[in-house]
Amino acid sequence: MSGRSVEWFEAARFGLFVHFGLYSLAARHEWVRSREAMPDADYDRYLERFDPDLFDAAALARAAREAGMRYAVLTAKHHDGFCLFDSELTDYTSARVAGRDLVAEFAEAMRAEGLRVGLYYSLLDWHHPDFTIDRYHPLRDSVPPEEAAGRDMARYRAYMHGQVRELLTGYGPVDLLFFDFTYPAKGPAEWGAEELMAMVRDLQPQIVVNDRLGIPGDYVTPEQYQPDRPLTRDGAEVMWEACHTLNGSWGYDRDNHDYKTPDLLVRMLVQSVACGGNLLLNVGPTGRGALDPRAAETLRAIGAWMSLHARAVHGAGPSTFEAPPNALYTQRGDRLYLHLLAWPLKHVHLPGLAGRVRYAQLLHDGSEVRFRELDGGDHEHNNLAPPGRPPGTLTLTLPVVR
Ligand code: FUL
Repeated sequence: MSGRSVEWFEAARFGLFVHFGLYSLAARHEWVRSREAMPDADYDRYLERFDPDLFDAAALARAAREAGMRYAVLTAKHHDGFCLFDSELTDYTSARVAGRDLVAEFAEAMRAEGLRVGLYYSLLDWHHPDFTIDRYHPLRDSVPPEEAAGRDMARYRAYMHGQVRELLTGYGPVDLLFFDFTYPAKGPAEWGAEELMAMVRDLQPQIVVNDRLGIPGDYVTPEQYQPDRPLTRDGAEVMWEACHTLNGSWGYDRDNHDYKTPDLLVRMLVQSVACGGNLLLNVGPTGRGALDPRAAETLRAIGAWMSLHARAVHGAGPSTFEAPPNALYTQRGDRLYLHLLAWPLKHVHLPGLAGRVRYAQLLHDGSEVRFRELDGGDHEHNNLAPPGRPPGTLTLTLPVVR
């Protein structure tokens, strides 16, 4: 393959997804235009009021870094077709309506905080006059058949490829591209996927690309699903990244209060690492572009855990040892991290580790944990009552690197 380097992506393990666009003003899910079959005139009311005065990319980058994230991915264009960048190919952009190239602001701010820059780009486009009308299209019931028949996907493809070119030539090195998405009515041929991928690789040889063009990419993207083992394709292990919402929606959803707790999210992050994947955690800024206070607080809480446990996450991966019930192992070199999902505990039995452990300590405070070997070859660690957020994590120093 080309001069691509994917190591940063595997080592990063944790990233921020940002869904922001006109739908953030509707504040009832990013699919609102499709769900409510809104004609242009209706959806334009958000365009007219789009004023992201509180979109502060520097604050977002800081929040991500402090949460222990190593990269961030912004919706340069979502399915509604509205672009957060300045495009020569359309006026339907934040640059034209609000004088803000949010992709430029985002890329610069992320780099300034040492985060890798990722862009999400929707293959679907409900604004473009040539995008054919399928069952998801907001105009599915309102466009007369003669007009629908005149739509020309070849013209749309040229537009879409042109926009991807703009994104990969106008914003410095883009580390990751998240295309979205392929489905039975629209597949790789509709997107000109092979040609598009070749252009992407040519423009930015180092870039990491997902698989949602419908052809193999560098990694796969299970959505709202938490794998509990390494993922394979055609029998071979693949890089993967699970993307998850904080509540039930990617775009800002004012009335959805069903938030995942920081404890659950930490557990999901640890499970991703334990199974060789990444977690891309989403926030949907408000219509004015600010982080919802609940999202900000969740990031802070995860950051508190990461400030003490990041070394069990960054650069770590699955272990060849099998974790006991209610626990997960992550491993980095000769360090085996035992994450206790239920605690405090008096005793932990670790099957299969007899003779393998040199030293054991709690990760958050470095305090020694005494252990003894049991008949039958198991290990027992005594008196475990780690304070702080679960999972309580132990570092076991092994003599043998796997
Ligand atoms: C999906 C999209 O349809 C959702 O709106 C969201 O962007 C998610 C990450 O991917 O396929």
